[in-house]
Amino acid sequence: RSTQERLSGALERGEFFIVYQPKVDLQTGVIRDVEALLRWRYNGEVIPPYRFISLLEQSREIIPVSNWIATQACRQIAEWELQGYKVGVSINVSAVQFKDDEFCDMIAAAINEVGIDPRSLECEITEGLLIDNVSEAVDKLVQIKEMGVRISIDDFGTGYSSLAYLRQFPIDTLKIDRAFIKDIPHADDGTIASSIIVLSKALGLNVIAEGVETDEQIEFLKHHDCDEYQGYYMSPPVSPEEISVLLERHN
Ligand code: G
Ligand code: G
Ligand code: NA
Repeated sequence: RSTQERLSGALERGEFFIVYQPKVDLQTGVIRDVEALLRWRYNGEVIPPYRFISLLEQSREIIPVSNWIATQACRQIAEWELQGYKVGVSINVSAVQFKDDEFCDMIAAAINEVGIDPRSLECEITEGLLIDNVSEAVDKLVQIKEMGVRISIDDFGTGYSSLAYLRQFPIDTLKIDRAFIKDIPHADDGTIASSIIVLSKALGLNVIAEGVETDEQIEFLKHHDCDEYQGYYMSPPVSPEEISVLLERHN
């Protein structure tokens, strides 16, 4: 059977689960937020998202799956709060989900059903999503933002968003793509990362570096006044229980 066929009904069968990757404050070392990342357990094997997200988008099954992820993320926020940890959770928003008419209502429903502080939830949007239909994207992001939900631009620097667009969207955070972090402190890559940090500061935005693995990268980012980092240096994406252990250690 094809992957598409095996994927059909995976949500109902409970084959999806979510792992979380910490985002760390570079000055204090505190874990403030985590990113929710989807996994599919099939036949005892864990299948990474690049092998099935686009299939879920093609079948539009990404919509119920994303609704489930949003609700799970809100429940996890509430669970960590019960354990005494205040931590924000970001979810990745796919193009199909973002363009759906119900997008804003579904985010509101997840927040209200669980009863969390909306500021604990963040939507990660890619640049491509924004330039497709600018006025529609502005409308939706303004709605999301008015609820109190935070908004970040994922993989920043790899898309083609003009800098002028950035000011039109109610964005909180830029996430510097791993491609601009991986060769620090060699090559010119540090120049792009530090430029994005300067740009973020000038626009009054938070800035976070993705894919941070080494001491040199940490030093570089601290020196250039980056706000947060995410990457294997702290932890790969892990279970909620493992996040609780990390929160205890880094709070
Ligand atoms: O850590 P990882 O292999 O999980 O993530 C790879 C990519 O898969 C991420 O950059 C992200 O774009 C995508 N991805 C992971 N989880 C989700 C999800 O819940 N929804 C969407 N739309 N994409 C996701
Ligand atoms: O683009 P997005 O942030 O949604 O995707 C996260 C992806 O990057 C996941 O596939 C995750 O496993 C991977 N990732 C996260 N941290 C690191 C890291 O420090 N190094 C590398 N090589 N990959 C990472
Ligand atoms: Na992301």
